[in-house]
Amino acid sequence: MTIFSVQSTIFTRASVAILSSNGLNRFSFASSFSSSPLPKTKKRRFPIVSAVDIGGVTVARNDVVRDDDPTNNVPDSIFSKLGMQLHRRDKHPIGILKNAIYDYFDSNYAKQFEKFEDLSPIVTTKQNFDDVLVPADHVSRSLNDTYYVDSQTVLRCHTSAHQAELLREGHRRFLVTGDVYRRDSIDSTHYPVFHQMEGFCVFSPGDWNESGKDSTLYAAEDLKKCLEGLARHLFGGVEMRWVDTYFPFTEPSFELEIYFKEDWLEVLGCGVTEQRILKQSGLENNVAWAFGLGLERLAMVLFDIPDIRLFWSDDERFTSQFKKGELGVKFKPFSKYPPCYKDISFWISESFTENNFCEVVRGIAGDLVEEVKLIDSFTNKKGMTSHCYRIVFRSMERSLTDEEVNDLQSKVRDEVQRKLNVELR
Ligand code: FA5
Ligand code: MG
Repeated sequence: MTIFSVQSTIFTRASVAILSSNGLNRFSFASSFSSSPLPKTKKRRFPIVSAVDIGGVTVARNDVVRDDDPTNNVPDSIFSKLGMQLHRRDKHPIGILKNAIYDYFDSNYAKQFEKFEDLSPIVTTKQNFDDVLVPADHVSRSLNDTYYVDSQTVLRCHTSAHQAELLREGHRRFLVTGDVYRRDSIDSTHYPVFHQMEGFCVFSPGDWNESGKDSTLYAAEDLKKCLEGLARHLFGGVEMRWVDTYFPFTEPSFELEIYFKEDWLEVLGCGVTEQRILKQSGLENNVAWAFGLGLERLAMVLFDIPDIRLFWSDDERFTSQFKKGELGVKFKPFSKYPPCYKDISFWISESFTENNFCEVVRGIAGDLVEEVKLIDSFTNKKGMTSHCYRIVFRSMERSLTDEEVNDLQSKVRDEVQRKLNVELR
């Protein structure tokens, strides 16, 4: 547990954006990787990838990772994930899960749901925010929460970014699967790249008139029935509960939580679509529901995968455990290597944020960092605030040496000081 209550998601946060594009929170990771070559014995954790292939389209690094634009905050570690499309790998847990969800929709809705899984994750701020009514001062728009390519282009932070364009193109029932990107805290259920599946379903007056119900109630009930059916299809029996919430694009809005490893895990957000979104596409007399599933979270429950970093592992001991079309398989941890704990304390500045700190740590340690948590915080008489974070280093694949961890920690200390304007204690 963290001392702050770190919210698991950005769209449900009530707070208002605190950051502007003043550049204070911008990092240029590129410089720390492209400077003098590392000694031969040390592996570069993120080799600089010069281009990626996103569904057949080549995207150059220089178009996405830019040192000359103060609004650009995409590090190389994130650029290298673009185009990986884990959801399109049939033998990967994310792909297996996606296919199982497709099966559910195909058999229950006579293949009425069209499927999109290759839409580019590089979208405009209009698509990601404006089209789905995200207010101008919403926290999700900040450089602290979202990866910006430039002031009008982002790495989508949710698959809802495609709702409006698909509606405009005339689609009425669809599923959109894709990789999404968020600057976030670090622990076993949060990763800066993950996968979502969006579902969208438009109804016409004929659909709800017969039921005698009001259109919103009709859609809300249909939505819950659909998602409960999906949960049963995937899990058989599982403990779940609905929680009321807020999204800018739906009203009413709900989250579904599943009981997993002695805690409630939020696996999806959903609701009845705001009328304004439908009107923008000329749907004046309709009602619709929408949902956004976190595929990693569902796959963790389904396959008993204890840590979200594992989805990115190339280790055969992970990849060989999953087969195309096999849902019931439980992951057998190949071993649990010892964790190594390191604390770091510093006086923060006004511009300090936990997401920025996490990104520095992730930029240095990559997937060797398992968790970052605030373990102590106080303000002295002069009004200076100190934070102490505990960093848990642990590899999924091998034991880390003391030397290696000390080296990582010392780099973290240097970088934190250099990039975050904090004073180490
Ligand atoms: C959204 O992203 C909304 N677009 C979902 C939605 C769609 C609501 C349509 C209404 C209508 P949220 O930020 O809560 O909502 O994220 C949705 C799901 O993504 C979460 O329930 C969770 O399962 C998953 N998720 C969120 N952040 C992370 C993360 N850092 N790592 C892994 N999974 C995450
Ligand atoms: Mg949420």
